Amino acid sequence: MYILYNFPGAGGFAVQALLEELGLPYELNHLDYDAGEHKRAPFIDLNPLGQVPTLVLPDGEVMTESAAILLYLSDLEGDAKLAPAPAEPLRPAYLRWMMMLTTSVYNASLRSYHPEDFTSAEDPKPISEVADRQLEEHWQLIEDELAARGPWLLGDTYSTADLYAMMIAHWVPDRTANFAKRPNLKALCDGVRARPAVARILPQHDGHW
Ligand SMILES: N[C@@H](CCC(=O)N[C@@H](CS)C(=O)NCC(=O)O)C(=O)O
Repeated sequence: MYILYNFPGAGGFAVQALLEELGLPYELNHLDYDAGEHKRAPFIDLNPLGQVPTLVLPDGEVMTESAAILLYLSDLEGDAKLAPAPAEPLRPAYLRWMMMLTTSVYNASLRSYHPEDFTSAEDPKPISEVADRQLEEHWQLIEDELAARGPWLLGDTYSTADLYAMMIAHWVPDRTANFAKRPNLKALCDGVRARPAVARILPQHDGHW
């Protein structure tokens, strides 16, 4: 049994969707963000950074970092064909997207939403302004590549990178504008949302996606 820790609207969504899609047994624990449950025991004993997603594997090992978890589970369950195998021609593009999404885009969303966590200056606004500019650049790059080679990030091949992109695409200051400007990104997100495993868990996520 996998044990997943998350809070509503946070990065465990993609991990839960993948566990669901792979048919792996899991228990979902939604922490109370406002009550600060993620910053104290017992959760902090699992992840001293107090962040989600945090996944306890069936053997008790604790994994953090959304991209690492998604890469691990997708490779572990290779028969589901949600990740190109290491020697397959699409593997470099898959790794490129996963790394860009986690290091640049997810991170820019965090800086946009929580600029105060990234500066000691009294006014954190310049941090979110830069982050918002970077989000625009990255989503436009993704839109352009989808327009040229879509409908998925790997062309005709659906992968875990699409699920990850769908989750993060909603973490922008104005999601309606993001999708209005970027029809190929919107189509990708609609396609992910329509997958039965994703559709099954959406009601638990309170309109966040
Ligand atoms: N690099 C980490 C970032 C995780 C992260 O920052 N998660 C946010 C929610 S989306 C969180 O736990 N924030 C609470 C905090 O940092 O105090 C990952 O990809 O898993």
